[in-house]
Amino acid sequence: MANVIVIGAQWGDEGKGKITDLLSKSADVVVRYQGGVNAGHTVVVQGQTFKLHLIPSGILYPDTECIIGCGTVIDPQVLIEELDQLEKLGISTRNLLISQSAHVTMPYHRMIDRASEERRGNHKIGTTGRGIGPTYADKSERTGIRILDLMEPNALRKQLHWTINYKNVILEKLYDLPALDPEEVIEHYLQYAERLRPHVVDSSLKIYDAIKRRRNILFEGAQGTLLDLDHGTYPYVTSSNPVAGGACVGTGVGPTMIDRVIGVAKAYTTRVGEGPFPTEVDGDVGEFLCDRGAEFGTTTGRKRRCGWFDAVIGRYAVRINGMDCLAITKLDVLDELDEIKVCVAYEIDGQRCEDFPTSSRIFANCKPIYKTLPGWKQSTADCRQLEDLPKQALEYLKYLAELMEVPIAIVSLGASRDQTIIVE
Ligand code: 2SA
Ligand code: MG
Repeated sequence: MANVIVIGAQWGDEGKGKITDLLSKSADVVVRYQGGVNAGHTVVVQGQTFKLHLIPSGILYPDTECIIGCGTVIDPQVLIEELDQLEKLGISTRNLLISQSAHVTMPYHRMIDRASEERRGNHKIGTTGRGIGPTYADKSERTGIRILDLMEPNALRKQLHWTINYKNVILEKLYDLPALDPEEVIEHYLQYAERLRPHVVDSSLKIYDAIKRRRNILFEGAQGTLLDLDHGTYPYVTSSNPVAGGACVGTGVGPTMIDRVIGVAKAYTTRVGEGPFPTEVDGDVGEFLCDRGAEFGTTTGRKRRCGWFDAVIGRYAVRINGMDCLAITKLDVLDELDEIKVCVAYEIDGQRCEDFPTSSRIFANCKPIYKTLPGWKQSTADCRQLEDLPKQALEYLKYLAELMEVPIAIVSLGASRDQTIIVE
């Protein structure tokens, strides 16, 4: 397996969780490199379902080391809740390591995220309200608190007194919100610090050691390519870099150490939050995809917008990530449809365009040019190899691979591990 990056090729929620779970079996180390508690995947352990936002699901394997890298932002309260949940079920969290350089989400980040969304009115981003943008903004502004700051109580006290007094001016004057009591926040964060201390490491060094020992490393992206701060549908993006390049920056690993990039895409498209979405479909088909695909956010429970597969953004994701191969998920959701559309290009001001436009104003006015393919009208849930698939389903997959110019390596046909086709 070597060193592999798994990324989302659309707007997140592509089913990366299931694909990383499959690959985690052969991984010695699983690393998160960006995002925070805005991400979410559901895992089933001992018949119990629960949600993980920060801890890679690799933690369920007893010998897999899980690392939360320096490019992530950590809400310690949520992380501790996840640790408690796992430990209650008797799952060891000894193998969870946290980068000392990761930034910490503070109460004022959550408050500012929600208040600024409200202020934006019609211009809102549709964030998860988890304080992600403000935490990354402070990182860039160089007023952030890092995990290593939490590890030094005396220095932390001073730093937080200064920072909270500074943030209180913004909370009160700009947003009409109540000021925070520095002492109260400091007490909470000092407690969090002690709970997290045994897990805190220099994670770049740990990963480098693992690479030298020829361990298999899986870099797990959260969200997706079109939500990337630099390469996504700005400003309707998250504040980190979900693309494959983000894995190097967000972990402190050089690009020559990466062997493979696997993209994950749904057999159709979804998006949560605001922003243009050319292949979005309303009405019966949209509702059908949402119901059949159970398209609701893991973190916020928001209903996801649904639409047809968009090969223009697919090709873009292949390029931006240097994708080697693709995993197509949720093909079974299309089982009952009479016909299936695929967006092959856009029409922009009467012109046909095959490439993703960088300007979000132009993107908002793109009209999809569709090719319509026949549906297969039978269940694919029990197919275990390509030959088991109905002819039309196979044609559909071949067509996607041809449009995106990338081979399909994995096809997923349901939530369970065995509902998967591994293409030889
Ligand atoms: P934020 O909170 O600042 O990162 O929001 C900015 C945009 O990024 C989108 N975003 C997401 N889109 C899909 N899935 C995400 N994770 C959760 C999930 C979402 C949920 O797994 O379902 O539960 O609602 C995720 N996280 C961020 C967000 O919608 C904004 O468009
Ligand atoms: Mg998700």
